Amino acid sequence: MVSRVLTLLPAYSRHLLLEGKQNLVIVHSLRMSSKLLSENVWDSDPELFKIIGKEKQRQCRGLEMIASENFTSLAVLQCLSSCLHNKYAEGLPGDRYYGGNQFIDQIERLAQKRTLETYRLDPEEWGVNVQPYSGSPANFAVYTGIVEPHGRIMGLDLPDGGHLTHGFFTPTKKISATSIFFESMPYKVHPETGLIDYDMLLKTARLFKPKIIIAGVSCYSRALDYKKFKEICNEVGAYLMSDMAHISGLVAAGVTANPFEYSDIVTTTTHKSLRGPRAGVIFFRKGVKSVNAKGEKILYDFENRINEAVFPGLQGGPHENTIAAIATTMKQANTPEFKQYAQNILNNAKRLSDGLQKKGYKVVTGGTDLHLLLLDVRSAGLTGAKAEYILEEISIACNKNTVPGDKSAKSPSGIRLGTPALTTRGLVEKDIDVVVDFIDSGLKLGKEIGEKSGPKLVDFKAAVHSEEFNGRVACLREEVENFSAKFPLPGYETY
Ligand code: DSN
Repeated sequence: MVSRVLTLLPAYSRHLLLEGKQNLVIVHSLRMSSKLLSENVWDSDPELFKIIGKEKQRQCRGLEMIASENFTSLAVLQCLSSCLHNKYAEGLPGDRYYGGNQFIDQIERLAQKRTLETYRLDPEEWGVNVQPYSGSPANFAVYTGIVEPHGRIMGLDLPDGGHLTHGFFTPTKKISATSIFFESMPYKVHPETGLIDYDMLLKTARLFKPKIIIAGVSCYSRALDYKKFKEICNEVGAYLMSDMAHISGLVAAGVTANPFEYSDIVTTTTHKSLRGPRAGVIFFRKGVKSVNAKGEKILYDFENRINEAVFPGLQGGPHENTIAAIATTMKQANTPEFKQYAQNILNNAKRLSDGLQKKGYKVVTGGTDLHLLLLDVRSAGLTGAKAEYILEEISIACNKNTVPGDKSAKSPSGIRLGTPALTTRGLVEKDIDVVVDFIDSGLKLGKEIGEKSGPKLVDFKAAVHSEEFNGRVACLREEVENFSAKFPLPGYETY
């Protein structure tokens, strides 16, 4: 035991201990430990820091077009790495299970207040919980609080642009916990138009009688018709839950359809178009729901059910550093600058869609109303996986995605391209024209490589790095990176 302890001690402490000066050892060890605690990660852990540095370079060097990603602000990063990280605060402001929360309560209340203000919500009519760790826990908390076990939920099918947590399952496997603990029935897009088939949704909902219908997407480029969703909900006695994770920045800025007008519950993440920390938020209606024939007021009963589902139902201590970051994000989102930013996201996405279509590519649904588009790459002679790979090799990050009619999420026929992160870096429409050219060149090169390599992805990847193509890939990558270098990331010069 003693020898094990000895090997863990710094050399000088070992020397003191061997001389029998135990008290001095304790003092020295404490100093060492406080040194460890106060050292920068770049001094204390160069191995890790080197890898973080490489990721930082990757983010700066390339073009980030993953529709759900963004570059958050320095203020958000500062909140995330602040002392707030150290505090346990189970419970809600003013009603905690731990002492020492006087300032934490102020922070969480500020986050709640600003969140409601940013979405122009009356606190008499809407409540908010800012504690969900992210979007998936937020959605699961709503189902846990509102829908009984094995109760029924309808969401857009994942291969049609929905999200895992909206209830995805396959013929052989229940994939999402939503489909394991609840009964989920997907609704679909029309296989030809790629647009949500609201008529079919109504027909299915009449038969299935869900407790909740989810209006939310992770890859759908058109504004949702929340009014129509609500009419369907009313007809079948369901609640409307809108998952606005992808578009919450656009909603905050008022540049797209507003789910709050028609929804009973709204969930979101805060790191996508909203550009905040990785976190989740749940909004729920409160106050008077209706008045019955006797003139009695019927109240919404969401508040306790949702709050209790978040904690203690599903989560432990809220991450108050993240909640502070939500507070500062909401302050930023409630400014004219942010409104302009959100409008620029839309302008850039439209320019991207138009530009790619002019070059002959097929954009699913024929365009976009939002921050993203879905490109069907079959006509470009590629699969989604190959297109994603060749673009990654030229420093353009995107993700492969199913297009309507695809049978497998593992070998999809499209790629999803988004503009929030590029817009944060200051790209405007004329810059997007350059991006269109890069994507076009990358996909054309990919096609050529694919014709040589044959159908298998593994052979395609090998061919990208072959002597025949390696040089051309590197050339294109250099062009992309030189272009990208013109757009600095605010706040990222430090560390
Ligand atoms: N993973 C996110 C996306 O890429 O859309 C959704 O949670």
